[in-house]
Amino acid sequence: MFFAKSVLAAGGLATLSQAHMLLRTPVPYTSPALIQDPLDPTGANFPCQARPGTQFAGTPTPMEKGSTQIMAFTGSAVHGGGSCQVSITYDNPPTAASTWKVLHSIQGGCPARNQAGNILPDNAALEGVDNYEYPIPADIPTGNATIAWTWVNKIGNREFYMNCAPVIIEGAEGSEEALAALPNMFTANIGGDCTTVGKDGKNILFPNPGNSVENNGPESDFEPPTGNCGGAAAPAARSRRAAKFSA
Ligand SMILES: [Cu+2]
Repeated sequence: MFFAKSVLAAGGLATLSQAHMLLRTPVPYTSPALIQDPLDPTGANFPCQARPGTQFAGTPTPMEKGSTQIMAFTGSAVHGGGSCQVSITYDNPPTAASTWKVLHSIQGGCPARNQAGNILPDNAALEGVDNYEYPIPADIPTGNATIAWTWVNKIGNREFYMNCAPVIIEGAEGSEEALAALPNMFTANIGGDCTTVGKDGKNILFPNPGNSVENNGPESDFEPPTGNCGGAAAPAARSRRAAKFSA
């Protein structure tokens, strides 16, 4: 009963202007403007909510290789959480053809760990209740890059969110091989063969989450996406870090 209520709240409010989640840390680009909406379902503003020809502008955040960084959000429409990735591209600016490599995957509980639906009352300025840690690998290349937060929501319309932030990766010279060895970023619900249709109420398991993974929630809540989503099938939430899930 509670579940049905959350679905109704998420679906019903989605048509009104709702405080969808925005990336707060690292500091996102100022252009393209942050939009409190999922990406266009056709993929027309992939990546980073940028239309073709959009100029990218913003002050990059320095990040030392080997460091642990924080990801944080603004907004209240967490849609029961879901699954997020932190990815990187060194294309300046990023384009629809850019390759994004995964630094960290959070399966379940992102961008909020213990929310059954949305956080009420709706509040676009709400500082996200949960932060997430992710590593900057010691062996990836240095230089100007873009970090993306992507999100497939657990509850509500079948959507795909993406915000981006300019960064400078600092430290000793790394290798393209180390970068290439990371998984490709997962995408769904933006016009390709991969969707989360039929998975309302489930946390999506990424086909290839990589080696840095946080899992949150009961195993019965996890499901793979639908369609041709790339990568090998993921083993069921075996690497769950129970400490990250405080019930
Ligand atoms: Cu939303």
